[in-house]
Amino acid sequence: MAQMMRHEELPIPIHSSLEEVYGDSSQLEEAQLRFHRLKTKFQQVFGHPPQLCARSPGRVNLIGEHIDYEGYSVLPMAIRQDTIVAIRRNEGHKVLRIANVNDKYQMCTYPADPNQEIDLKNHKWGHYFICGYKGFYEFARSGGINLGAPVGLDVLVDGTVPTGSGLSSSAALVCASTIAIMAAFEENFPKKEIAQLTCDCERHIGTQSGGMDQAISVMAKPGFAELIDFNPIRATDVQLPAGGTFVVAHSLADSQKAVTAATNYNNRVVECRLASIVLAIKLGMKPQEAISNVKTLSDVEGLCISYASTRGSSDPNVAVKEYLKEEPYTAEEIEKVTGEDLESIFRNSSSSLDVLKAAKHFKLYQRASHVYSEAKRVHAFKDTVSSDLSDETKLKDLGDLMNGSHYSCSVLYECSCPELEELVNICRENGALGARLTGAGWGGCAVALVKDSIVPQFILNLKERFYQSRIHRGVINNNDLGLYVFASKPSSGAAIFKF
Ligand code: NG1
Repeated sequence: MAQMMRHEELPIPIHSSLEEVYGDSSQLEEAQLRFHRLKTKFQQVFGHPPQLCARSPGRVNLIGEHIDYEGYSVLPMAIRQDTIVAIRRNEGHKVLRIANVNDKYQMCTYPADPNQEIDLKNHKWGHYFICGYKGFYEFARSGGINLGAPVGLDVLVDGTVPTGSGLSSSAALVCASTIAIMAAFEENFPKKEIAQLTCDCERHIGTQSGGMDQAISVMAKPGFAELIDFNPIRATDVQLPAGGTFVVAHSLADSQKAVTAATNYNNRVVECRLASIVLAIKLGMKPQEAISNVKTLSDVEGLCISYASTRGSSDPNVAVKEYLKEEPYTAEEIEKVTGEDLESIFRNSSSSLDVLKAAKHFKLYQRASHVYSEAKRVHAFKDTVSSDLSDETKLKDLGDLMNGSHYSCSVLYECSCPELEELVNICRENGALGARLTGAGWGGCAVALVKDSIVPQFILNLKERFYQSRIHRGVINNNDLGLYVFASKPSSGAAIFKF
């Protein structure tokens, strides 16, 4: 019998009806309205109908924060909010015209040049489309696919993933854009290649992101969370226990990841790299070899575990405790170990050089401790789900792991903020089995695991305890509350529509 292809080996599904993706519930009605509006506006703006549409969802990460770029597995699920990109090749106009159904986002135009540089100092929403455009051309070129001379593209975007919320609105836009461009050129690649390509694409925006958001957006399956492994990218279905629901709640603090990269997101990537180089050297590797070969904490995990085994343990954090100091390191202290200037170590990465310019010190112990312990919690989460425990006990244990993850993100990785702390505490005080920040943090959303039976009351309590005062202060509108706090079931991944 022919072996079943794993779903990451399959190309992006092409549908001719919305039901196949949006089911037959109220979600379908909303989708029908959105697609109708999209087609009408496309015609109005560009004077012709779209050739096709692509959609890609946002996601909520259940556990495994800030470890994807260190090579460790994560466990997200897709949410129903998504980004739809309608597209048409336009041979007459050699420009990329990118419009949005939301008037807040003005039309952006770019030359139809796949080699153009993205102006990172001047952040525009259309840049995310250009990431996809550049990445698609790079990928096609590397695969020997000849796309001919660049042509113009007319593009209209409709997104419902809240921005700056840690729900991956950026990845939903990059993935939907890349897939729409790919389909407009009548190509289709295996999902795992698109997941990798879209992750590479998003790095053009200047964050040194891991591949979690793109991988889940491209590979999600309805009804399942996914354990995502990297190198190579792989997705394994995770059927969550019955009786629990994940509630997503926005802290209303905006998480501007691209703008704060030098002090927040990319800073942590650099600190992890420095921690892994210092650990490698302390554990016996020659400095030059460590600088050239050790990129992530997972690269040095083997050495840490070997060391731990001499102390009767298999925990890499035993080596972290022994060889990294808790006080922050100055650049000079690290350079004493590496024998090379930090500027020289990072000379090929301008975004890392920006980090060095902005950083006063580097917290290597805390960042490494978080990464190794969080990587373990992801596997404990997966093992709990597939164990023989009762659903009730599973849910309790998953909640405990989520709480442990939040503590580590907050205290060791310092990617929380006062609003998220307040929200997570309110979730716990109101019956959540576990609650944590989700996504990059520094604002954005929390996710809480809640027993099905109390979900409506839980949401009401959040409204009263967290949102009401903000509604009074005019931070949000009462009618929009459903955008900021909602229960979510695992939704489907990226798709192409040709009607
Ligand atoms: P969000 O929440 O979308 O900003 C970011 C990264 C992920 C991952 C998480 C932290 C991007 C596109 N995504 O997610 O790869 O590192 O932070 O776990 O940068």
